[in-house]
Amino acid sequence: MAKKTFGDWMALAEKELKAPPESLVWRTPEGIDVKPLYTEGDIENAKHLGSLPGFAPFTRGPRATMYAGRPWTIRQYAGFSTAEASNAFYRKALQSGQQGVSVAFDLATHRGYDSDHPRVVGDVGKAGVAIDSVEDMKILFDDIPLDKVSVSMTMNGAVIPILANFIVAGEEQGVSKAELSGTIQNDILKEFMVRNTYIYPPEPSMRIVADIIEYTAKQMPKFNSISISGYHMQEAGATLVQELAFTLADGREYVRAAIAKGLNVDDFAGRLSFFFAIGMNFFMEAAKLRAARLLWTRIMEEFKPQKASSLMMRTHCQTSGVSLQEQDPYNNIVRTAFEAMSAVLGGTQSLHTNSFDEAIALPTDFSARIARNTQLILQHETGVTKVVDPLAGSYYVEALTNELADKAWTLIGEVEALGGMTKAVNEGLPKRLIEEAATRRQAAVDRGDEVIVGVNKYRLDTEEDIEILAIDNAAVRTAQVKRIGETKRRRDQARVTSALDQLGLVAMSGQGNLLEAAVEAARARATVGEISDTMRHIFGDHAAELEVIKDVYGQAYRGEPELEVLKDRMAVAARVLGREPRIMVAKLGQDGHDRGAKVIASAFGDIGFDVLAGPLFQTPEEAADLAVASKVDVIGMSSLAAGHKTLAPQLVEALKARGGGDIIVVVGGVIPRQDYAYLMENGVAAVFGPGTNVLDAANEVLDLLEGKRRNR
Ligand code: MLC
Ligand code: 5AD
Repeated sequence: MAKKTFGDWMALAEKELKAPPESLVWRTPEGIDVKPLYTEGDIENAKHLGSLPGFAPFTRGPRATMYAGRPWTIRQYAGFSTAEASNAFYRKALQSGQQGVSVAFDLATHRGYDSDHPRVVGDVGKAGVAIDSVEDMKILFDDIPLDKVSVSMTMNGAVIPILANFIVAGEEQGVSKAELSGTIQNDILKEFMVRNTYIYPPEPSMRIVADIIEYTAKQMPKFNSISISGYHMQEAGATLVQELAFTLADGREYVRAAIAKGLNVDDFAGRLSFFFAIGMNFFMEAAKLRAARLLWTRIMEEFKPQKASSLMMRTHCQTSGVSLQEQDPYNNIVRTAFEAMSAVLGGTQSLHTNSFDEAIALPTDFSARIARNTQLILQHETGVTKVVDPLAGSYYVEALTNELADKAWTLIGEVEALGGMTKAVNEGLPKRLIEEAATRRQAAVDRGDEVIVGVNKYRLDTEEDIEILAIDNAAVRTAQVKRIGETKRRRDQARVTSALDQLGLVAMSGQGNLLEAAVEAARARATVGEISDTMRHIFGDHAAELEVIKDVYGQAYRGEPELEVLKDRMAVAARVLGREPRIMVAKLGQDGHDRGAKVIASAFGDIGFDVLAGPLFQTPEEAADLAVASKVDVIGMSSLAAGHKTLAPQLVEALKARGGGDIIVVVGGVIPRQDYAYLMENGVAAVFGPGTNVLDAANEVLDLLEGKRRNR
């Protein structure tokens, strides 16, 4: 029989479909047209084919034997409450199969505030562990041998005091800094773009990054100086091409900063590491990791390193948080398992799998166990570790690898044309593109174009509450304040003052290394807040520019009855009020997760609300001042870091105290159902949990406004 051609397949497919096969093409958010069939023809022009694992450009993996030689590290990110509680959690996890530690700090620590600071009352111990000084850090790693277990610390803002405290905790455990293995995130550029736990403006922040690369290159040979992160970009709504391009462009910027500091590229490049999110687009995510390694080699070749390891990308991955849902939450176990498999097929070095209660609260012992076991099952039961890069040669995956690399390279070129990533970030380009992508995605989900099982399709009639981890932040704060007091009483104050003065001098003069100076201050028991403040006085605080994108959400619904009906209601409300209903979208406390707030601000604007986007990091009182002065009708408080039970009632009280008692307060974000009644009893008019359709939310806000009018 004659060999069948692609043309034969087209004809057969058309007969089967009763439509042209082109109608099956799926255009992804990346603008990639995924076809129903891939053949040899699709990879004819792919230049990356034919390489071997362990050799540049590392498309097939950074190690020759990959998981056959040593499986990826099971590294679950965790931290909550006090150092004692988190330490107990880590020790148990390590006994149960976890292989590396990964510390989640609370937002007060991230932003360089001690637990006794008035701005952080709602944040202490909530989204991570509270660390104020070496005393806490020593407890955190009690009985965890730092010469054996590698430790990742997700810290970017207060990176100098935290890394200094870690070094001193090691010293006092009898482990020299040269023996410490692990990773510090230290990736400030993406903080300005999406994660928002920055402290200082971009320029001094870039110096901090470079000082850490310098210090670790010289004194901590086993420590990864940075984890250049695209994870948070995808979480904020970026497409995979944006995630790839901006992360690699960030990496290039850090290399330039280190070289500008006088370092030789081979002295630090081998200890740069990366971090990506792995979402639900199974093959494309695996292809993304392959493309990332390919492009990183291409970027690093520009710096003419001598060592092969300087061209090599090693990465951590975390399954996607935003892909997980509040509704029917056990579905999340399945989602996470697929994402984990994709990360592994893409060749990650280290992996975190999310817990199924992601969209509700921090993991419990139970949900954390299932998340960890997902990886243990992959490693021990599926056979995936036995073969290196099993997807190689797949027409589809190789074509995707090629296309993602091409598209990302084009976007990297655009960043270069702006003068590199620091300039692009200052100019706001990446943030804007990511926010547009996020809003487009929200519209696709709200319209049902993108199906999420249990949310916009196959939704359950009734949801059962699940057990959640609740943290008493008042108790954590009391314990922390007590320990800060004891530490300050016991320390040699003259030594602290002199160490902080020296740090200030290094900061001011631009000479010397900030981390070196901070290590001395940490030894003397200066606190995280004191070390941060010393630099704050000299570097200043960064204040973000607020920008709300327009006409992306509205565009997706243009001319559709759902939006038109809502706009008619809006017009009536505006006639009655004599102006458009005014809503302030507020972020309180140190919670910088603003994707939801930005999407709401943007979509509500398109619907016809007069939207005021409040600045990040407000106290309830500051938000109330702004709301009353701006005469808003509604405040939509967005909370993703578990501070809602403290902050929402404080906001309601602050409004009353300022004569704004009739302003309607609604709360949206990651709010466990168990907390709804408490919030409503404390003056909140409505709660919008994850998975809320934006048009439904807008209708409900209008109901509330009309109800208020009727009650007058
Ligand atoms: C590995 N090794 C091998 C091998 N594979 N040796 C022989 N044969 C093989 N097949 C060696 C390596 O060379 C290395 O030694 C050692 O084994 C460990 O392997 P690794 O691959 O380097 O793994 P690991 O130590 O786990 O490091 C992975 C990493 C690192 C480089 C990606 O940076 C890391 O752990 N990152 C984690 C970041 C993280 O957890 N972030 C959480 C963010 S959460 P040697 O001697 O070469 O080192 C977050 C959320 C939020 O950000 O917003 O709050
Ligand atoms: N414990 C466990 N996981 C956490 N994450 C954030 N903070 C913690 C914590 N304290 C995870 C969640 C979140 C992502 C940014 O990191 O999955 O979505």
